[in-house]
Amino acid sequence: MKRGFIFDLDGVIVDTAKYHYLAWKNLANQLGFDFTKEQNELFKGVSRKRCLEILLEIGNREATQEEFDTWMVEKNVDYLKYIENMDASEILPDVPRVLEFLKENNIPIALGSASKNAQPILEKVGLLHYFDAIVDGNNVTKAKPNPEVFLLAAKQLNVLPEECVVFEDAVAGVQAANAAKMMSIGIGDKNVLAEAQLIFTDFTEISTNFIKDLIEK
Ligand code: B16
Ligand code: MG
Repeated sequence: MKRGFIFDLDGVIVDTAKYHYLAWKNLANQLGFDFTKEQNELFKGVSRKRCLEILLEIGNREATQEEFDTWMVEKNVDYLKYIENMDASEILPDVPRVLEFLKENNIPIALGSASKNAQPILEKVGLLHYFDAIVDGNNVTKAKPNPEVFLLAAKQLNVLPEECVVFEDAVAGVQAANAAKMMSIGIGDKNVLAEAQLIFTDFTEISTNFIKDLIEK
């Protein structure tokens, strides 16, 4: 019987990866090198700080602490411009159906995201009211695959980790859910997310009966 449901944000609820990509690419170009969509895959579920470290490795660039901090801010300012006009049309297919079903059944729902921009994004797309707890990049010290983000979410929902289900699109996120001893459900590519207990391409493949069974059995 599952009593708590935890959703990752980027790649599960909305596709903000495309905006992160544009902002990182702009920074890379400004620093004199290119950044491809394939390389952007490495950034999914990864903290902003770690993303910049990887970006600098890709471009073979050194940075002083001051430059590093400035580029982190610049990237985020740029990213915020891209997400400024997000609305409900950017919610990934059938996410509202699943959230609504959980709400109707009084099942607590949490967000477990690495993003420091998670709350304003949920607000913009009109989903914030579904969430009983929000744990994001502002609340955690250890990034996925460390289970901290999901363990904190379970605690805030007042549910045991074993009673939680996690929806994740990133390998590091699936590993974090597994390390937290939660049921990991991968959203995306079966080959990439092979470590997840169950994998679906997207929420259109997740029936209401399937969620009902998770809650009742
Ligand atoms: P921010 P998630 C993650 O979100 C993204 O997948 C990752 O690409 C991004 O670097 C990270 O959030 C931090 O985001 O710069 O907004 O704090 O998938 O954990 O919801
Ligand atoms: Mg994600």
